[in-house]
Amino acid sequence: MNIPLQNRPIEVPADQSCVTSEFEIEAGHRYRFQVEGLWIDAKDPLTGPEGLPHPGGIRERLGGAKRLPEAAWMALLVRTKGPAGKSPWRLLGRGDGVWSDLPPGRLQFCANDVLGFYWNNSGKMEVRVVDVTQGG
Ligand SMILES: [Ca+2]
Repeated sequence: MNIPLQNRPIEVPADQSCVTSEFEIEAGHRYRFQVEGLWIDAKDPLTGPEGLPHPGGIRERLGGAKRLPEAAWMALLVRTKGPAGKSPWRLLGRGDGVWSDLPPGRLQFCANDVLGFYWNNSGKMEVRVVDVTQGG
């Protein structure tokens, strides 16, 4: 059994509305994600990649405006950008489980915030992606 190579972590700063990584998802492969980090939106509480369901204040009424309305504020989102275009944003969070259904393409990440309101975010996530197709 091959030991999967550890890739350098992908840095996802909270204040960037879309981070495109060098990592290419290949069709038919299986991946595990390892996510570490803390980030913060304005004066909300610090949060990990799972985000904050109810940060309070005005955001309680603006939830439908964020990138992925059904996911928590500041949750880590993922999609791929490939030959068929960009896939929809999906909740990655802490990256639990094995992922085998992302379309081929480069991984992209962002915090679940409203476009145009990334400027007041700070902190970052570090994402490691391991190809576990060979027996992981
Ligand atoms: Ca913000």
